[in-house]
Amino acid sequence: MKAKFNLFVLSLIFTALACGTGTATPVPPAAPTEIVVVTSTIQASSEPTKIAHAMIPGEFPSEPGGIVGDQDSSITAEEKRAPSGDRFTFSRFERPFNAETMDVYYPSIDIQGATFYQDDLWLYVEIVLKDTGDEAFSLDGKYGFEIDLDTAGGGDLLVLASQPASTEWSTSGVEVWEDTNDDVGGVTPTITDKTPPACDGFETLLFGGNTLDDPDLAWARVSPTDPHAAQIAVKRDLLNGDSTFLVGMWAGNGDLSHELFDINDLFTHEQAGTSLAELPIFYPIKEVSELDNTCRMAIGFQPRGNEPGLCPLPIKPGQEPDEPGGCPPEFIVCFNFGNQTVCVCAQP
Ligand SMILES: [Ca+2]
Ligand SMILES: [Ca+2]
Ligand SMILES: [Ca+2]
Ligand SMILES: [Ca+2]
Repeated sequence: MKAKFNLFVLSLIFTALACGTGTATPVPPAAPTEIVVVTSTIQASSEPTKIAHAMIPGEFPSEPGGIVGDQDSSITAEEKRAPSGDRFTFSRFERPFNAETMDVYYPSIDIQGATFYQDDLWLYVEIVLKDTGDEAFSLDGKYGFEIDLDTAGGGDLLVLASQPASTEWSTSGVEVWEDTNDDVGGVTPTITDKTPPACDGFETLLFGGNTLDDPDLAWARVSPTDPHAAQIAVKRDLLNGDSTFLVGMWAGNGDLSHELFDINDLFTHEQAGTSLAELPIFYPIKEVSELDNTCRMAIGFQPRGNEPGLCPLPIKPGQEPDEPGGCPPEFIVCFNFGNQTVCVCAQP
């Protein structure tokens, strides 16, 4: 494992360049539809302000548009390590632990799997966290997803929901950020840049706090049927007409921040550490902790397979997991949807 990893490190010899610049993607205002159905209260300066909402999300569509699995760190938490899935130089994180000692495991930010849905008005995401049987469980972290519109690896939009507490849709604590100057990912998107780029991450707040040009843009709730699942919905107006993109899920605490993207460009591997005891040079996690993410799903197009951050292709029906092109058994993750079981390969 160590030798394999070192080969990856040696392959990361890239020319360092300054961050690129790009153009903003304007987000059109949503057309007013329907009647005012709900209000929410935000704290603007010292006076709470009632926000009128014209559109709220409903229930998820029945058919998912994408499913992704992720490693379950609870199985090795007592050993103060993750089982796999933590590949810092490739922007893959599996570290729902505290820094340095790794003696606190956070099931509420350990992604087990996630599902993407969409309809004519909304994009929906459900992120399932770890159920350890603890009745005191709450979604006390941050949950979100990153959208890469041009599928080149650099994230373009980031939706984050902090501590969803109600099974009713709410805009409270939900933010939408854009990388307007196109510097997320640096020179080598999803891969650690050789020289840390001077990037400002997702620097433009499109929604949240007092920025409410469209007060209905993004929502979150606790799943009405599973207290261990965070649900997020954003208007598809956010995509400005784009229908093909990559989407990856995130969960975390303080290190899941709009300004820390890509986090594997802003810290070195030595600073960030790793949750994998098999990599003693970098183990344990240090300055980058309490963080989990998934690989990226292709939405609206057939991926070539080499898109940065892309999930391995799912196992085909009847395909043996260990045949060439199959999935090692330890990476197979299965979900139950009604009476149907869907298995995906969560190999990083
Ligand atoms: Ca992960
Ligand atoms: Ca996980
Ligand atoms: Ca990079
Ligand atoms: Ca930026």
